[in-house]
Amino acid sequence: MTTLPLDISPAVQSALKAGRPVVALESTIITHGMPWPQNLETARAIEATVRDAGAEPATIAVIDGRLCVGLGADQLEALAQAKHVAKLSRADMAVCMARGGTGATTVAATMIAAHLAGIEVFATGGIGGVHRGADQSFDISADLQELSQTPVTVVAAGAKAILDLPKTLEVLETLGVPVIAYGQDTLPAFWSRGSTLKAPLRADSPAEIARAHQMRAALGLPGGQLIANPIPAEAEIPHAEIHPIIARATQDAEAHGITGKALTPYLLQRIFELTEGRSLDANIALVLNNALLGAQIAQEMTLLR
Ligand code: PSU
Ligand code: MN
Repeated sequence: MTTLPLDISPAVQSALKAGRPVVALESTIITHGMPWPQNLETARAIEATVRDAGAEPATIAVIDGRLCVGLGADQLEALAQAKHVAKLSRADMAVCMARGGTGATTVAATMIAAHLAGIEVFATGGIGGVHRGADQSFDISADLQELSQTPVTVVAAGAKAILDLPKTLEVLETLGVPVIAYGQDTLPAFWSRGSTLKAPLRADSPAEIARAHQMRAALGLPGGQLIANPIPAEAEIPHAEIHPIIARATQDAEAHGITGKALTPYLLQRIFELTEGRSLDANIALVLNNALLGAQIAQEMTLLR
């Protein structure tokens, strides 16, 4: 029997042991979601935000075949500068680890690792979903399935507007995943606070979200919750402004034949270029905002135990 090469950092281990709040963080956002050096600055700022809110950050990645939960400063820096790092989801995590490889974890892979380590809350920017044109391409992120089977509450800024949001909501409903908008009735759309879609559920406090997470477990239901936290007002790019840019980026992806795993990183980079960096500023602001809410939810979870 293979034993799992799982390295939980001393800081994360002691927080878990003491029952203090811990927030999981993904690494694909560092390697594939943001350019250097903002990726490293943001990764550090996210960790600092979680710490300032009284919780322990646990950034997750596969390094030299080991599943690392809580990265050291040097590991974080190496990952942020590394080129050609694998983007790992449920399907490819084990193969990468068995080969002794290094890879960044997506939302799906980070949820798996967080659950193995005993972490119930995970904060990130955006999840994967149903891509536009999925009726032809069948491109539906494994993040959605993961939310239906792994009991981690994921805080994101709604689904990214590069996705087909109505279809993403439909799939999540089919899979039995609660999609909970934080503090508003409409579904936030990543760079924009609102959208034309009503969110299926709404919560107005971290305590409410923590109680719902525990109630799911009490019901014996597998899977987690998706918390859709609107981007801070001062950082948002209004829908009318970002919409044509997304359309243009999507066309460019098609014209260049970009599909599969490469699609999300391509679109993010193209939107970054077309907005002259504004999309990145917004992305950073919303991730930090999610890290704060994640820490607050993790705090409430510890009070319920
Ligand atoms: N959204 C972002 N930045 C990201 C991602 C999503 O704004 O970096 C990453 C996350 O790791 C997410 C992944 O899990 O993209 C989804 O990729 P795919 O669509 O290939 O499943
Ligand atoms: Mn995909």
